[in-house]
This record gives sequence, structure tokens and C-alpha cells, in this order.
Amino acid sequence: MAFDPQPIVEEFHDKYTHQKEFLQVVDSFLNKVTPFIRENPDYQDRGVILRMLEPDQIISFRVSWVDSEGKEQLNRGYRVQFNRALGPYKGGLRFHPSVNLSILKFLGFEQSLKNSLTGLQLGAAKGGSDFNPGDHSDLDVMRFCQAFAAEFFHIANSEADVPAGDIGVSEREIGYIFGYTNKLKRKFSGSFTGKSLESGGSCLRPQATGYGCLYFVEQMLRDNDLKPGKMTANISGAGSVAIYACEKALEMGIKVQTLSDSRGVLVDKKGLDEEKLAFIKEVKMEKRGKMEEVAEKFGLEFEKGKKPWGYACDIALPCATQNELSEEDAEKLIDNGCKVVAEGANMPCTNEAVDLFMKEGILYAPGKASNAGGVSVSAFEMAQNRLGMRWSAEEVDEKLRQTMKHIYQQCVEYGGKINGKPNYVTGANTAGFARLYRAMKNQGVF
Ligand code: NDP
Ligand code: 2IT
Repeated sequence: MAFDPQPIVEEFHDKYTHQKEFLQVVDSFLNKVTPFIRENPDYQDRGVILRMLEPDQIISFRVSWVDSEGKEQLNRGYRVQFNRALGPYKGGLRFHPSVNLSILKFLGFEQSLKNSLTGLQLGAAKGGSDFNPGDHSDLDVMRFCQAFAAEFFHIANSEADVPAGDIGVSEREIGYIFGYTNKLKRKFSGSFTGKSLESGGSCLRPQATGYGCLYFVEQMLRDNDLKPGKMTANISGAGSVAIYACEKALEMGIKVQTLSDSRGVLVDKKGLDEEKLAFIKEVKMEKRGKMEEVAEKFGLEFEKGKKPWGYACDIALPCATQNELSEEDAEKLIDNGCKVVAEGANMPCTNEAVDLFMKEGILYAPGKASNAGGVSVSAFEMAQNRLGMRWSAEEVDEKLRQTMKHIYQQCVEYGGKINGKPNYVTGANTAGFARLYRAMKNQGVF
């Protein structure tokens, strides 16, 4: 009998009715992998598929702390350990007021397919807290991170669970959590990635997601007879992913017209350059300030409350957050001649937007493929920590390029074509699913 995903969809919608982001990713995954499962009897074990969709373990804890004004503060912390079949649990921590179980389960499941796709020894997890670092002084961020670490130190473990950063968690937060974890464990271990170079981090980890995304785009362009030098790109976000995506795009000769933050979009029709990008890094990454400051300094347009998708471009790179690019935004991009969309963020495009891209023959790269550079360099950081060695930036960059090439090839091989264009989204889901399925199948039922 042909594999039917519908009963699984219905069961999950019944069981997890309020976890809208998690259901979104389950629906999209089952939709993309079903044709492959139907054609391949070796992949039809329903038990494996169901277990793949259920996290191994969800840990939830109270984080109570006292801020520098003596006021008691209360947050919730989580770790969703999704799947251990391919390696130690691996995935970022997110600090953002919106963090809840639905978001962490969607991110954890995405991570399991992404990490599988890299071909590296990486299990999958996601965690974080509803804490907003942007609302607090550096001292209070340290106090919070130490309170978080006090609840979390027994979970972080170089052989069992290795967290990294994500939204709101950069080298600073990893440093505070890592330092306090080591204090409580009475040892120095590689139980986090995204550490500073001085603390055992890897060259190019901050740049890896953005650079990797552009290495993926480079291959999309090459395979489809498009020349980067003649193209314009609109990027959303102004965090580590967006800024390093912008840096690599400029290096490739692409004209970058926008970056954005949670307040609005910065528009530069002439194209951002190195000087402006250096100032954006200073304002957004070092001073954690507002994009308006950049607009003022260079006399650029800042559209409050707007997103980059209403402005014409050839390439759209959503690099901020989930569901930031709706069907309506996709329509605008297509009407204005956009040809390529590659996700730096996790699930930034809604399922409806993706359907429209596929229908209209837009080259579309899903985040689980195009943003996998970050976790790949995390795997290289783990390897360097095990060896007690540091690889040069050139060595890490070469390994990153090779990994992105491997991921790209898997997407092409497993995806086939749709409307005459490579179907990267089916390819990424299917290739990620196939490796994980085989590992789970040969490890038995538990
Ligand atoms: P950062 O915290 O460094 O930056 C996030 C950026 O997105 C900021 O500019 C922020 O604006 C903006 N942003 C956050 N939430 C919203 C929102 N609700 N609406 C509009 N803008 C928003 O995070 P990263 O750059 O690390 O992560 C960005 C995306 O990339 C996330 O989806 C993350 O999961 C994904 N990702 C990250 C990887 C990594 O290695 N860091 C790896 C793979 C994927 P503001 O400055 O105003 O807060
Ligand atoms: O979404 C992601 O891949 C990340 N936030 C990076 C995870 C990691 O462990 O480096």
C-alpha cells in the first residue's frame, strides 16, 4: 500500500494543536518526502518516520536571577534534544522573548535534517530562553547567562550535547555560559561552539552561516547560467548571518541594496560598500544599536516597520527570523523580477511563499541546506577541540566550501527538477531524511 502521510499529519495536528511553527515544518517535510518514500520501499517504516518527528527529550527549567538593581527576574529555559542517531545533540541556543516549545521543536526538527545533510557526525537539538539580551545591560546579560548555566551545566557535554548560538546568543553570551559551565564542572571542555578564538573557538565560525549561504548561491547561479556580477540582492536582518552574507555577496560582486532589523529596513539603491558595512557591524554587532543610526550617518533611506521584499532585486536572502517572508511578499518579489531566493534564517519563508516560488520557477534554497555552513563549522570547532589544535582561516574556509558543495550536490541529486528548475527544497528534505532514516533504522527501536 502506498505510504500515506495524512494520518501522521492528522495525529500531529490533534496532539500539538497549538504548536503552529512545529506543525508548519512537519507539514512541509511530509509533503516534500512523500514521493521519495512511495518510490522506495526501503524507507517505508512508519515507526522510524514517527520517531523522527518526536524529540528524544525536552528539558524545561526555571531561570531565576537578581538583576543589578536588586530586582528579582524570572525566565524559562529549555533544551529540546531532538535526535542523537547521527552524533551528539547539536544546535543553537536562542534568547528572544518569543521562545517557546513550538519554536524550539520546529528549530530542533529542522536541525536534524540540516545536520544530516552536512554528512558530518551531528545529532540535533535546540534550546534557549524567553530572555531578551537587548533589554539588559552587559552586567545583567552576564548574570542571566550564569543563572542559565547553573541550570544547564549538567546538560552541556562535548560527547552528549554541544550548544552554540542563534538569535540573541553571540560570542558574548556563549562566553559567559561556557565560563560558568566550566567553573561548575571544574574542567575546561569543548561543550559549546561559537566560542571566542581565545577560549578555543574556530576561525570563521561567526562568518560561517552567511559565507556558506553565499557559497550555496554561487553554485545555484553557476548551474543556472546567471552571473553574480550583474545581480542585485536584498538581505533581511543585521545579525551575524545577515552581515556576513552581505560581506560575502559584496566580495562576489553582487550589489546589496538592503539590510534590516526588527525596527525596519535600510535601503541603499547605490549598493552598500565595505565602509558602510563596517559601520553597520559596529552599530549592530558591537554597540547593539539601531539601524536608524546607520541611515543618519550615510544619508540613506530607513523605512520604519517595512521589510526588504517590496524593493526590486534579483536575489532575496531572508536572514532574520521565521515566517518573515509571506506569500504576499513572495508575490511582490516575483512581480519585481526576483530570480533567486536563498534562506540564511531558519524557515523565513512561509509554506505558501515557498509553494509560489516553486510554481513560478524561482530558484529557491531552503535554510536547512543554504544555512548549514554555521553548524558545519561548529562541527569543525568540535574536531579542533578534540585534537587540541587550531586550523587556519584558509583551512576552515576550504572545508566550509567543500561541505556546502556536498550539500548542494545532495539537493540536486535527491531533488530532480520542477518547472525546468532544480528542486532544491525537495532535494534537501529528502537527502536529510534518507541519511537520518538509515541511521535510525540500523540502530533499532528504542
Ligand atoms: P542575530 O541575533 O545575530 O540577528 C538577528 C537579526 O534578525 C537582528 O538583526 C534582529 O533585529 C533581526 N530579528 C530578530 N527577530 C526579528 C523579528 N521577529 N522581526 C524582524 N527582525 C528580527 O541572529 P542570527 O543572525 O544568528 O540568526 C538569524 C537567523 O539565522 C535565525 O533564523 C537563526 O535561527 C538562523 N541561523 C543562525 C545560525 C548561526 O550560526 N547564528 C546558523 C543557521 C541559521 P534586531 O537587531 O533589531 O534585534
Ligand atoms: O540553526 C543553526 O544551524 C544554528 N543556529 C547553528 C547551530 C550550531 O550548533 O552551530
